[in-house]
Amino acid sequence: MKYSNEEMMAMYRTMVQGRLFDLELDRQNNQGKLSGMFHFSTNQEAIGTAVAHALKEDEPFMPSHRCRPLHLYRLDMRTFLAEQVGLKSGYSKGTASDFHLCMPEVGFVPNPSILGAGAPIACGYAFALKRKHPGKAMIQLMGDGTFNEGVVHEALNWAAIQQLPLVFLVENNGWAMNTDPRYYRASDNIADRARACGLDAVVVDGNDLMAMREVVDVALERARKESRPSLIEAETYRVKGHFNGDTGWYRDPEYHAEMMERYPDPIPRFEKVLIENGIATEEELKEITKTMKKEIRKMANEVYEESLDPANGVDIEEMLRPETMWANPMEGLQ
Ligand SMILES: Cc1ncc(C[n+]2csc(CCOP(=O)(O)OP(=O)(O)O)c2C)c(N)n1
Repeated sequence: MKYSNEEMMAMYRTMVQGRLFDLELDRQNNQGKLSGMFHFSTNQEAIGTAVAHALKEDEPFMPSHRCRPLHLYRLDMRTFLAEQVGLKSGYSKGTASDFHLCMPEVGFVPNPSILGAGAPIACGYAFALKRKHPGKAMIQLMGDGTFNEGVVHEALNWAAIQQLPLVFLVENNGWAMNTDPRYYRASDNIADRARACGLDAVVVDGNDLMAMREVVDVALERARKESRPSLIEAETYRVKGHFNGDTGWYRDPEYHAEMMERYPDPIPRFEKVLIENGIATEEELKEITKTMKKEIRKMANEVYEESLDPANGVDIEEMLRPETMWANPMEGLQ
């Protein structure tokens, strides 16, 4: 195995943590407890996990709204959950949820709510990295719908012209909210469109953690050593609705079943690798999951208790004051 047993187990924990966090949030939300707008990463956890472990601690990234393992790998889980459910104790005092996080001090480069608009910002960060911190790389995650925004293609072109140390990672999960890609893109191949802009591009099974980790490692090394941009198209499938309030009613059940089969759950797939290579036993993996589930439930119950007092909620007046600026987006570059 290319990675140490410790590294393999650490990746397993990161992936399982992402899944269990979303499951608990979904459970409590369905019970009318924790509320807010959540974008679940279910079935896409291998992507965020690969990025979390391939990046160096001091390398920045621009997250998408659907990379839970990466969120939790870099952040404190309780503070992140408080953010998700709109509590003052959250990272952005409850105003950002999982879409608008901005924490350059821990490497989170802000991703604006206008889809696609993040790509030129990522280019700007990568440009600054190249000048101020040669040898460091960064990565931007986005969905396939986002990739179709015109500005992303300007950014790809710019990244190639400037030879930026930047990796664009597209989580191609088959949907953009409730829109089937057949309605909005003429070409099915995202990687080819990046190649046309002069980038190295690769297509990978996004539900295979080992394959994912390898391509992310290669792309980051290319960015670090040669300052060359590239794009990874991670093929996967969004098994849940776009957000917690979306049942996915618009999907044909037969197509849904077919896609679930084509993109099998990345967690049991990785468990098989761990067991077959003698890295862990089935019992050990079950124990890890059981313990983590308990910890996450305890933490979520505490956050729910906190949410019962309206005084702990977002301070709308403070939020609307023009001088309110809780994070300096440039801090990460100093
Ligand atoms: C320019 C723009 N158009 C529409 C939206 C509303 N919107 C938010 S998320 C989303 C779907 C994004 O799809 P995709 O990029 O494929 O990511 P996924 O949610 O599938 O992970 C849309 C349409 C937006 N935020 N910005």
